Amino acid sequence: MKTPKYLVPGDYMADPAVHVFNERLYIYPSHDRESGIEENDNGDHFDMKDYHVFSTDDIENGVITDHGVVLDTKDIPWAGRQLWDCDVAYKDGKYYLYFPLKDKTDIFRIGVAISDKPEGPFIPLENPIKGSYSIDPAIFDNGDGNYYMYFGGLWGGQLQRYRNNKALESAILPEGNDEALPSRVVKLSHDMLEFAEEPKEIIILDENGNPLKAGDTTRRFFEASWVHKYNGKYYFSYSTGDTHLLCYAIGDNPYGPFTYQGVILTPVVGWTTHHAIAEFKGKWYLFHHDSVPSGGRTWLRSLKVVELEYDENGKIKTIQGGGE
Ligand code: FUB
Repeated sequence: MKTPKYLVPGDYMADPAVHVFNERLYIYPSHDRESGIEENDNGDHFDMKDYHVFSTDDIENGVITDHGVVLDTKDIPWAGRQLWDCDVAYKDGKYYLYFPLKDKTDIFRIGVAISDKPEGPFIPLENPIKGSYSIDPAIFDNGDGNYYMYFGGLWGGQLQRYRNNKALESAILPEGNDEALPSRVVKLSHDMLEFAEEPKEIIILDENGNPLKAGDTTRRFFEASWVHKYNGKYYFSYSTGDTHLLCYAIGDNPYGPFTYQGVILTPVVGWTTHHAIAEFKGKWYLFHHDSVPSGGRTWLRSLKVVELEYDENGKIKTIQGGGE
């Protein structure tokens, strides 16, 4: 599949997380909707209320099953507003859906919902994960019994309100030569319901081994963490937010540090860019979104897939997003 394909033409879906369970490919997107809320830097216009799950055993032809609504804010006891990017992990016969949602005080927390099936429906727990904050949880199964959650997002994602996992009195957004605000990683507890440790910072190094600076806006982390493994290396990929790139960095273990490598996807139509990378039936794919079908409305995004290729050194070949 060399040309990108839209996967759900009849609805607006964004922020895909993708996994292969039982030899079938499952997609867990955000479900965009027209809420009428004016666009702002806080992301209030991304006012999503539920999730659908999609699955396929024929991604090449884009044959997709919609499993319907699998979780709704009305069923989440601690819900305030804005159900953003989620992810799902499998362990010991259960599927765990991790989701960011503002609580009743308008603070993003990360919640868990459980199902016996990859396609849900998912039953949410009474409270969010203790010590959780910010957005965009992505779960990496290290294959050794350990599961890691990567999370965080700037601006509307509220990451600038925290340092050392504690809330600040007021937000501080680093600038210029300050070190960039990093994504976080945390090992999950054996029962998958809690953090097993304090979240740690993901450091992205430049070609000289120095942490990326806040002013390096075309390379520094903004949101949309994702981790996959290729040829024994850990690939940490993310969005640069206000410069609209999907980039990646490579490390030797789930905690990093990771060294910056390059751009996976150039800007798409629409402000946000967000993705997942997965291998299925011997090919690698980039799942992402853009706002072409909605005529550029940034809060109404559509799911896309395109094949992702590596060169002989394991470098990802840059894909054109079409939004420049
Ligand atoms: O969908 C809402 C937010 O937009 C996501 O959490 C971000 O990653 C961006 O795609």
